[in-house]
Amino acid sequence: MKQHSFHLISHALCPYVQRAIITLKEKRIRYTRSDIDLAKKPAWCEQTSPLGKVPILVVDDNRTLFESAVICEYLDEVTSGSLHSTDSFEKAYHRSWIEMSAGILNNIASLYNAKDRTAFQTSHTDIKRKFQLIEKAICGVPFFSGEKFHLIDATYGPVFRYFDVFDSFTDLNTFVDLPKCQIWRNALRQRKSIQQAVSEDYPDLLIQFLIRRNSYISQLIPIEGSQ
Ligand SMILES: N[C@@H](CCC(=O)N[C@@H](CS)C(=O)NCC(=O)O)C(=O)O
Repeated sequence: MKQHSFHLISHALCPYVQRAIITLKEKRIRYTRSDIDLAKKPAWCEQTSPLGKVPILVVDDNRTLFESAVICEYLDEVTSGSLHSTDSFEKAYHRSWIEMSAGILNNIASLYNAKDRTAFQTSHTDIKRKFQLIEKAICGVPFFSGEKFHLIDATYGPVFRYFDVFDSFTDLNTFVDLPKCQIWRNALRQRKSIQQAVSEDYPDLLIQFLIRRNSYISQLIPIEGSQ
């Protein structure tokens, strides 16, 4: 297989970036990474990514890819082994549910941007409904399809990670009656590649980000030293 060089343009909190990092780590691919400030994007960012979004994968210093799902699929294809099932239906089924994760991430953004309790609860209901569907779609334990870790697992690791932080100061109970989701969430939380996809100060960085939203969720975060 041809050896390529990979450089990932990233952001410390971005869940889409994390998917790509998890894929790189699962497949033991060497890569370099640069984090950019999304509030002050470098001019070249808009040129390399038509949507001006991270992640961007720079291949061999001169070619670029955008869209995390595409980047993960590409990385999986150009390196040995595969994080996809060899069964065509199972692979397509995983892709269907990978697609669902983008909707959940949008709902999570609505949740943390919600200005009042009603909007916050509406977003949480949307999230909960999607996880109720996922509960029925999960095919095995501990991962989505059983013992083997696939790209779908890499995709949902960053989704569940949000709730580790939300649960530190809310009582959302998102997964309380979803036993398969709970097992999956725990298995993903313990996976090295998922742990290592963010820095150790990720929870603090996310809390600071949530405070800056100046939204309903910001008011739920206890002020340091007030307890
Ligand atoms: N569909 C894209 C979504 C990527 C995305 O939304 N990235 C966010 C950060 S998490 C971003 O770069 N936002 C900057 C902007 O929208 O200006 C993917 O899967 O890569």
